[in-house]
Amino acid sequence: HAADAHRTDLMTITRFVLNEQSKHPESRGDFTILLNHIVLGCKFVCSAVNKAGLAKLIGLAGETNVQASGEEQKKLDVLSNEVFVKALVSSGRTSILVSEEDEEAIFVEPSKRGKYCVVFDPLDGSSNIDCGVSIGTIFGIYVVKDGIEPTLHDVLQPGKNMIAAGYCMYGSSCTFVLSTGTGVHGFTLDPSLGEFILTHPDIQIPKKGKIYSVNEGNAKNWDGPTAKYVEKCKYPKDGSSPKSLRYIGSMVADVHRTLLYGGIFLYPADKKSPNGKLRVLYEVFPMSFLMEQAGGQSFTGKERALDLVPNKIHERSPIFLGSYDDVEEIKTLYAAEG
Ligand code: AHM
Ligand code: MG
Repeated sequence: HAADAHRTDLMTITRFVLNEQSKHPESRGDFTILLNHIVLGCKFVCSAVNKAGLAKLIGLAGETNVQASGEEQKKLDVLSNEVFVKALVSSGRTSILVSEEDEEAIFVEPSKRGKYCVVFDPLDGSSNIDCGVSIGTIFGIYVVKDGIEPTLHDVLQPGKNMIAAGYCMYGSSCTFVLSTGTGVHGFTLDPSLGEFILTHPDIQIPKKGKIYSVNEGNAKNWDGPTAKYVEKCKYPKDGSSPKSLRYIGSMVADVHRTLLYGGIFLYPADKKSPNGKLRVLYEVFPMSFLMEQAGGQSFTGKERALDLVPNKIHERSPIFLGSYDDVEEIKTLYAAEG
């Protein structure tokens, strides 16, 4: 009977968030409206990502001369960005938007302003777009201070001040993972309904994992602690089995696997990129927020990632995140380094 209930009592993401918000008497539905616009953006990107593959196949086969419209010819990441920016502005619930695609922060015009700031990477994992490997959208949400003109200061906040974060993965299925500070919950798009349905309630990351995930091609430029850690993954000295290596090169996919299976994801600093590669506001913070909410940890090599205070909107930081025990090990190695 439980399975029956599952199939007939659909917990959509909107219903889920409305339920959560009803616990706060002061809530007036603004967050639900904002989230609905983010979800709309994700559905659009999901459908565009799926069609992109198809359009290429037909093009290659040369059977029909598909005359793609202007919209379709736009690069997927540019198109996705436009969709998110327009959806977020039209929600009437945002003041500042920071997108990986836009050099400058976007200040929403006063008539459309609301209390939220959204930082996002509309389509992350660009190197994986053309070969059909999983890519994703990442976002984090801050609240602006009441009654004051919004400034960049409202988004140059440590990650621990976010009120929500999440990502959507465009993979073998379309998966939306969200935390509003009360655990991490996963939803899967039912394409026939066009709705995200709760499929992974209260995700907890295993305390220790068997997988490490890093671009080992950068090994020659790593610092001591990172090199030592990866060596330990491959040649453990405590009699445990070596870890497996999995690296997709899409942060959303690598983090999603880490969240579900456990283990550690690393994008460390190296001699060529002393601050690593990943961006603090819309990559490091949202994923760190989710990791902590799922019982894991996130570390920059110096401090808890969510404590970092960014100085610039596109700032980068090294990042080590995942299972509690695995991150604890790398923290010990960096601490020993002094
Ligand atoms: P992008 O914004 O150009 O897509 O780069 C971000 C991506 C992340 O998704 C991923 O974790 C990382 O770059 C992989 O980088 P690398 O190819 O250096 O291993
Ligand atoms: Mg990116």
